[in-house]
Amino acid sequence: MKKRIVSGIKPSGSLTLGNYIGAAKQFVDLQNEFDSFVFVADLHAITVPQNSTELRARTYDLVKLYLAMGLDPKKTTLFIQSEVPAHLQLAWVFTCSSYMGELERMTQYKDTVLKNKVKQLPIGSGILQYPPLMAADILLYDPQIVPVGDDQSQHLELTRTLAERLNGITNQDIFTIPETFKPKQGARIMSLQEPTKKMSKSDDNPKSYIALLDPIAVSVKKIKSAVTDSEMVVRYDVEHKPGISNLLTIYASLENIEISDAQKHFENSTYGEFKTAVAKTVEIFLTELQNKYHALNMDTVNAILDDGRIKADAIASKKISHVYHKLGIGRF
Ligand code: ATP
Ligand code: LTN
Repeated sequence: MKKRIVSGIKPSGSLTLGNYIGAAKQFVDLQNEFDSFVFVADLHAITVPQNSTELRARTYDLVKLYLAMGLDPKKTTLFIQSEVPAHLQLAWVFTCSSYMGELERMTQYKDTVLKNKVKQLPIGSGILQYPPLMAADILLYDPQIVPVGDDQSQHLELTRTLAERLNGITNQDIFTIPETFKPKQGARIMSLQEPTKKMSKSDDNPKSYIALLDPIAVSVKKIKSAVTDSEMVVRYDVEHKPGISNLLTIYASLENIEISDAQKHFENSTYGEFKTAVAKTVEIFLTELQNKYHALNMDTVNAILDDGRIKADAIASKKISHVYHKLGIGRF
């Protein structure tokens, strides 16, 4: 039997090159080898306030992008998290078996608390409950592997802890303990403007990220105005040259080569020549992606999602019944 992977992305903004290189590219690469489940994490998106029209549009956009990137519905079960009710049913079980201290230690939670305090905004309790829902998303499907970017490692660790805890409580191996899978390079693509910060789709400064649906000319401009340094040598050195290292990582990932080979390729280049080459690579990648994206129609997408929902729900509903049974929830 093939091993299984599960992962998802929130439709909380326009998908960036960071989301692609750190996460989605892995989904595409791994689908040939694994039984693959990929979803749109719309219930995670509402942990922060969303506009309903935009959220629905972004949900479709994300599915179309998944398909345009190369997810093949014959190999990958593609679905929307909110259409499979067992995600929320199991999330409650993990909410009850997680500890406040564990949840409050999560970096994503702490960052949101800090940000909202500065902006004098309330802190939604969904942000605290985000990891139990994520644990449910994963453990319902018993995957061996979860491909994610660097910033999700901590949530994955907690997922493993919660799985082990429930297995312990029930004295049975109800859940498979999954491994985190991060790409060898590009697990943390950095902001183009502040290269010591991660590239994020919810960054206030749009120049800091390349959105996959950015007009091509805009993305070329963003690469060309990326922050670098004054050394004038194209060299991979994250500590001293975060901007150049980030561009090298982007180039190597999109060209499917090693960073060391990319560095060799540009050893005699000026920063101007280097940025022009990176921009060209990004341009070629985005042009192909966007052409495929625009060619998809609503009926095709809906048919794929219907099929995905049925397949995911069959596994997830069986699993939640089993978990409830083991926990003594419900009738004899
Ligand atoms: P937000 O900024 O709204 O929190 P995000 O851009 O971090 O969103 P997510 O939906 O949280 O996006 O992440 C989806 C996937 O993309 C996760 O696996 C995450 O680790 C990965 N990812 C996000 N940003 C990056 C990045 N800059 N580099 C590499 N991987 C990333
Ligand atoms: N929290 C993730 C998105 C996500 C996810 C998951 C990733 C929600 N559920 C399950 C992997 C597996 C994020 O990237 N912010």
